[in-house]
Amino acid sequence: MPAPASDRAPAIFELWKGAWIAAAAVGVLTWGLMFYAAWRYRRRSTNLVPVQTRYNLPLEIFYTIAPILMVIVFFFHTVNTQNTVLETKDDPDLVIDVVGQQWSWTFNYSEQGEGGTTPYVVGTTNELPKLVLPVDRTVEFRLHSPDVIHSFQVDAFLMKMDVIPGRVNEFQVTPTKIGDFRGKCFELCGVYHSRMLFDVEVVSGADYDAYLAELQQDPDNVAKAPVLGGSNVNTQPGLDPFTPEGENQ
Ligand SMILES: [Cu+2]
Repeated sequence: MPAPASDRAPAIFELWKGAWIAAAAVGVLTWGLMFYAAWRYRRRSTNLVPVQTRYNLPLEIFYTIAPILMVIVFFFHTVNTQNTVLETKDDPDLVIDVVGQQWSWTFNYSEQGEGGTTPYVVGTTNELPKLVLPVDRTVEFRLHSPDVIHSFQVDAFLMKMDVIPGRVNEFQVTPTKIGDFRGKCFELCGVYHSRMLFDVEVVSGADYDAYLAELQQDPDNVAKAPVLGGSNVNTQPGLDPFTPEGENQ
């Protein structure tokens, strides 16, 4: 498990740990009883017929009720965690429209440029895109896909969501640690799915503002509105990684 680096991560990490501890306890008990039974009731002589037990009501009630109880406990904790990590506030500090396209990502710093323009970054299979985020500011990700289902996660944020064509999924997260992280597509989405990687840099607020100002200088990285695929999809080439650069735009 990567070291948690977002405000949502601890809740998921706790759920993960709890589920593994519970599963390990059940596993140890089950294996223990199996091996114990195999040893305790092993055949001791060739002509001995063991007791033929046809049913055992208390045991049967137990192994019906116990799994149901376990499922209820897992369900309770899952719903609780889900509610915690999906909480949103009405005024996030910044909005990033993420596009997962076959087979890379577009990151739109929506309306964060001069005069409400949108600086954006597009990756290709040859060149991984970089997502820059300010530490301790709440970012809302809106997830778009022009083609098939992808899944967006920055590993260390421990927060993942499907990117589905025809609908916009959203979540909010506050990065809590400055540093370099990795992200990728977690949904098998086609031939070059494995190339849908991206780099993430969490920086101070001032560095973030400086990064956006710098991005703003390049007209190829500024749009009037977020670049979301669809009619803009040819600005987001899913480059064939085996064709030399520049030959397949
Ligand atoms: Cu994908």
